[in-house]
Amino acid sequence: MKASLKFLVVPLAVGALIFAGCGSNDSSDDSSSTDTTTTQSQPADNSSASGQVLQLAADPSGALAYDTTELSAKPGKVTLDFTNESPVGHNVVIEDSGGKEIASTDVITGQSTTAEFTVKPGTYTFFCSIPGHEQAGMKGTLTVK
Ligand SMILES: [Cu+2]
Repeated sequence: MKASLKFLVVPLAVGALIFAGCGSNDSSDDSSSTDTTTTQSQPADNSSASGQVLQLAADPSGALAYDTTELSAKPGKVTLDFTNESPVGHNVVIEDSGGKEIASTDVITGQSTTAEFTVKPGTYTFFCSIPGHEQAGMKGTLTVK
């Protein structure tokens, strides 16, 4: 009889653990609703993370040229990452189709810089505003669609 009592006690103890588990499940339900809130904030993070980075570099040898004359982006926030490893100072100016400047970087040499701006569908131009550079070919088109 004593042995069978022990067998009875064990299921009771397990039952108590299950109840305790249910209790902690209730509190974890609270935290999972917090998780839901966190999940809801993640799309916002993702939308900012989906902010695009456009890479543009000046010719590293010092030629008056960028490494591309064609950039493309989706509508929204854009971060332009401009690198100029050459000893010749350059910058990047972005203008919309109406010729209005929407962004510009510092004039840099031997380093990188960024400019942030927001674009709508359309065609933009980018160029270096150092006198003579755009005319020499430091210009291109940014297509947004
Ligand atoms: Cu330049």
